[in-house]
Amino acid sequence: MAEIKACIFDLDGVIVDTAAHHFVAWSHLADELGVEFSKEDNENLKGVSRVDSLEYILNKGGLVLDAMTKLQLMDRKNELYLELANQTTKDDLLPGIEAFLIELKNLGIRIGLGSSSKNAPMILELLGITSFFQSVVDGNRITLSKPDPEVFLMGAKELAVQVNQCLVFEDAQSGIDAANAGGFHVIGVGDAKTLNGAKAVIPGFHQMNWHSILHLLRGE
Ligand code: B16
Ligand code: MG
Repeated sequence: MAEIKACIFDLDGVIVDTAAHHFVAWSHLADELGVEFSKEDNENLKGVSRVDSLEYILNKGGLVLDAMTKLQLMDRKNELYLELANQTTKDDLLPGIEAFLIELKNLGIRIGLGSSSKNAPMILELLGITSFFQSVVDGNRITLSKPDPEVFLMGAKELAVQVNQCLVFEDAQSGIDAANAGGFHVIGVGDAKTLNGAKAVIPGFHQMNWHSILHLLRGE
């Protein structure tokens, strides 16, 4: 295995848990549209871009809307989301993630963000961790949503590493598929029963360090 020189982190579900905010906002909108929206639907939307998430809901309800109405609905969803996400603070960092970022920085391992969210830079600021990242690729910069590998390929390029020298951390199946499609090493974050195709799945970064991650990656 090539030496790992960089790590790329997904944001929602890996660094901070904003899935609950996305759920509240999409539920509200789906309700207005008369479409049923369950927790399971929300799971399916993890890592999925805003526009593709709206299409999923419209599809579910058998609704066809014009482009202008869709834009208005996405703006509204984002307003609802931001009302909650704007309250994010350092306390919302998931357990162990900051210590892990500090360890990587001290080891000289490059750090990137690979998120589908257009709000990612603002959330990093609110969490107070922007300075850890040498590359931030977010939903504003990509044209193809996960499971396309574009978001991670752009990150690897900016971090000046080959894909096989780069480890991706992802909580969404679409993100794991994206990392695999790009030829990256990938570790899932969440439930091993529901995430497929990762080298290993960890519940989070609590009690994890670089040494234990490398062991998992090598299948030891
Ligand atoms: P926004 P990630 C993703 O972020 C979320 O998981 C997904 O639920 C959301 O729809 C998407 O960002 C777009 O977010 O509306 O803020 O642009 O997991 O890729 O960091
Ligand atoms: Mg995610």
